[in-house]
Amino acid sequence: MSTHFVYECHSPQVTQEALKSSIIYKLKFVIGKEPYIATQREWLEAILLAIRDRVVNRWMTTNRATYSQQVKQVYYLSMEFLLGRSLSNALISMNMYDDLTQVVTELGFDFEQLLEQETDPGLGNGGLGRLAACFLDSLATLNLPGGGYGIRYEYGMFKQTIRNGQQIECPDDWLAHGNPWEFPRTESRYQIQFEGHVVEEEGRYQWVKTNDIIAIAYDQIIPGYNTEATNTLRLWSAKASDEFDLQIFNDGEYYSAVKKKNDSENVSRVLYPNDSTYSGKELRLKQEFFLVSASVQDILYRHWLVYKRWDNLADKVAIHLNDTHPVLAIPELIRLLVDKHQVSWQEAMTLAKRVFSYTNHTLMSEALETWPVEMIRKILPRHLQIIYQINDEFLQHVSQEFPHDYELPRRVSIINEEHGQLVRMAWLAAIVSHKVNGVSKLHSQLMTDSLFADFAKIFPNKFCNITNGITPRRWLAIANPELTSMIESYIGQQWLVDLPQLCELKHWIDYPQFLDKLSQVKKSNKMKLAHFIAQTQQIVINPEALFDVQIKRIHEYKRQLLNLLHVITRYNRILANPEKNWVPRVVIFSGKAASSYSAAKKIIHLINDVATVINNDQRIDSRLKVVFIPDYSVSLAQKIIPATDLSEQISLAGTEASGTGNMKFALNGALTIGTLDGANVEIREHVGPDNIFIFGNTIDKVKQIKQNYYYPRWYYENDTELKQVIDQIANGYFKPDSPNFYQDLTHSLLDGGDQYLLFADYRSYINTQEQVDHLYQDPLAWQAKVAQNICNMGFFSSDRTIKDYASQIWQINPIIL
Ligand code: 26W
Repeated sequence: MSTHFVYECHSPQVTQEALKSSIIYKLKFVIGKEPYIATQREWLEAILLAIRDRVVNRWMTTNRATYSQQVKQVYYLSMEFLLGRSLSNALISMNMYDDLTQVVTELGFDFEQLLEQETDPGLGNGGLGRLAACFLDSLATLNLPGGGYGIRYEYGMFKQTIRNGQQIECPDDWLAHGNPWEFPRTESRYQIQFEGHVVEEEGRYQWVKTNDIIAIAYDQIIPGYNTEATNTLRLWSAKASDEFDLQIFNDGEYYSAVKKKNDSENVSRVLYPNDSTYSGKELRLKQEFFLVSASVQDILYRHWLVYKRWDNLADKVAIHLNDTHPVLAIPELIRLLVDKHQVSWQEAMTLAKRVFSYTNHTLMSEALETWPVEMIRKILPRHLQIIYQINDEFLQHVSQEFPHDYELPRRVSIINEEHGQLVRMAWLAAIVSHKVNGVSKLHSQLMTDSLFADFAKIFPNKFCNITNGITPRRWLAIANPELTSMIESYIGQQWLVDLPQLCELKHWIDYPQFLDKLSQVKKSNKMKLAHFIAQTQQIVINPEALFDVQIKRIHEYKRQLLNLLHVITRYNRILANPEKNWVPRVVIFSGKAASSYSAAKKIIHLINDVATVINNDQRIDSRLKVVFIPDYSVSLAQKIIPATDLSEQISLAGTEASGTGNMKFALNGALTIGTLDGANVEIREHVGPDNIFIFGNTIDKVKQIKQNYYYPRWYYENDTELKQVIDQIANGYFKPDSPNFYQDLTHSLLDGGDQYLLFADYRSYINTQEQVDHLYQDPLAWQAKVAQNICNMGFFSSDRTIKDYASQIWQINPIIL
């Protein structure tokens, strides 16, 4: 990174000499190694610790300021945080990147290579977890008081490798070498109760004879960019409760005691790798309660310490629920206030309604969490009582307010009586939270039209939209240093904390020199990615080719398969017309499939089989290459996105709540090919319809098609190219040694209803891809549209998103530092 991050720094100037000596000090006295025998990893650890010290100073200043100013704070509760690597982020936050580069080079290391050694903690699945990380970055950067609570999974998202075209999952032992960024807080420990039963005495309830687990806090520092403000992400780790063990030890059952201890620590063992499919597993319920019970106890403990009263709780505390996963925080807060702190039920309810807010991230029915009443009764008996009482009061209110809608109480009851007895977590969240938001304009509209239509009628002021955003620090300054330098040479640096300033670049859009520079930056990023792909995948790609990229979780609704239909169509066209002046393309995929999601795994398999056939077909001669890059992660995204020309955002209209990858690509100078879904709609509004490739059926059309009995076979019979592609897949063209292998897949399209309307959007997609080729052949015209995208992405900064949350939902203000 070059010398462009110059700004005022409040901490004492750190000289390179001081930095070097603290690194060597850490190596010797913390790691316990002499410089000449230390491994590269040990050097990295020494560097991390030396840099961490500098962040800690700011952290303490911030904590002091927050407490002395007694301001309201927000706590972001999330089962997932996908932070990405920390070192480069800490460095740009403190303007120390250049200094450290210098020092590390003097010590004889390649800095870029060293940065690649840092572990990337994968404590999340995808969009929801990465959004949480962008939010923490923006909160700190905006000096807003608050932090995150999550789980310190011992194993994060599995590591993906590809063997014979198939996904293989390996455990992600991310703590194997320790985690230098965390501070264990063995004194911050809370008892988490499970099971047992409830006894009532004179109207007071006690939850007794429980099996308990201890939650231990591990703190992670979240530095803000160019500010002293530094927030905390507190992650909980499960430890067996001592008393519980002792009892069995005394019975002389050593081995069963150890086993029990092990079992109870399973609660924070592993991240559930499901994205958008809910599975009613008991361990998952325990994880969710473990997170919220520890967090709410911690919040209440600190509140009491400062204020010694409860009536001002909602003036000092906002708790935000990242989807329904932490919704048990609602009955847990009420339980603690009523059963432990002698607050009345009415007051506890009033406080809870003012404290909680909730974001919905998906409308897909298979993702909506519902727990069997009996499971909750067994694991959380007191919480079930509280949920019933909330429900009773709510249904009473509903019947009074809407006496003529006899069906309404059944529809809005937290307890769904239709499929056994299920607790609907989204209903609980919507009833108690004072605000419920969706994550893009379109999604928020659909949310109140469909999923929450009844609740929108009952609570007309509760629902709102706050469109997602991304942090420009990680997704531009860190991921794309060359583009960052170029932008800075035109408009300075303020845009990194005020992204709408990018529109000042518009003055230069008509200058070929500016556009030429943009294309040089892109070219350089593409060369780096080509190099990486050659080294890791042994596939040689042409950096002059159009890089066409789809990287995200593998899911049928995201339609990686539609992308593949285009790839095969293109392949057939090249073979049929080899003399034509084809625009060379490299189509890149990356993403994981949930381990139990067999259709998604089969799509990965097919991508790899298609890649093998196409990449080895001499007749194609590099005019088309297909690459599947394994083990998608935040740090891999940082490599791929800056090198992308074409961003694939092709979900069926109405299925992708927002998308955030779409924003990262556009900010880094890729053009989008996409449907009118999620935030694509708003990206089009901002960059202008001429600067984005929109195709496919709109939501209204999708509804119409589905109502009028969709018949995918019709498209197959009437489109010869589509027919050829489907026949090739079905007949084993891409799997000669097992020709029937993909027939279940083609069958589900032809005769299984083609749930995500691939066939209905195929022709429009193919035609739009032709327009993409056409534009790419005119480099200046292409770059002009790229420039329009970059200039107009200001709205999609997570700083804007967080300011909206702060003012519309949380009612919090910046601290004064
Ligand atoms: C309970 C199983 C489960 C696990 C995770 C269900 C649902 C999820 C998440 C809601 C999946 C997710 O990450 N959703 C994504 O959230 C992003 C941030 O708002 C959006 O940009 C994506 O469109 C949405 O799919």
